[in-house]
Amino acid sequence: MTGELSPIDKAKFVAAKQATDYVEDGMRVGLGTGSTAAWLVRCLGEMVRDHGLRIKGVPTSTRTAQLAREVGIEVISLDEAKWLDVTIDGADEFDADLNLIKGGGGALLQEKIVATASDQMVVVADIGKEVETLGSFPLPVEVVPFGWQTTQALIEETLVSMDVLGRTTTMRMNGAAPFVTDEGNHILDLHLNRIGDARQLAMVLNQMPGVVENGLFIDICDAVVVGYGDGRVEVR
Ligand code: ABF
Repeated sequence: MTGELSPIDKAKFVAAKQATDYVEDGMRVGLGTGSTAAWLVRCLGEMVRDHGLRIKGVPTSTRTAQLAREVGIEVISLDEAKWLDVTIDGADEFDADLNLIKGGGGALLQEKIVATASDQMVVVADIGKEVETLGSFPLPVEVVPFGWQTTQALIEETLVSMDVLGRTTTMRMNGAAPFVTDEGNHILDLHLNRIGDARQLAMVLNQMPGVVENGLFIDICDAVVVGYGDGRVEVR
């Protein structure tokens, strides 16, 4: 499955492999989105096929659902699962408090819903995702298509009033057209450089009309399994 991996892919793989320790027979498992989470799905698929692991997977995106089915994992909906034993997902940034920025892959809404419907939420990440302060990765904010430019202007005004360092927001594109999420919404990326008070910003953003969800995961993550290019793994 792994062949000769580049250091970054090796870091992602070893983190994902280690994170399978959180999965036990009979569990309902939230399956994350992104390239690191994809390694986890492949590792779990191998355990299902070769070791008879019995799990039910709840995907956080259509592409994760497709990959899970391809590797032989039984896929069910969150409503069928009702509650999950563990969710394992990637991240774009994590800090010392295990707060996250997620959504670089555009799946942040389902990811946050699934993560908060779980007894445990575990992130798998290469060491490059570790930051002292969240914010150098553009913060994804999911907005409804109706009046999205008005929502964008309102967000920018709010960022000025909150004295956030960076104030540029961009509509995420998919080629020449705006990116569309699994729920038919768009993503605004907030280029903030540094987020002083992530908890407050997350709250303010989600109170704004037109905003569906934001990529700040505050007090949701229970552990981060960190992979290094030389094959080392650490758990934060
Ligand atoms: C997903 O994983 C997203 O929330 C996040 O943006 C992405 C990270 O992708 P990768 O693992 O490919 O770096 O959960």
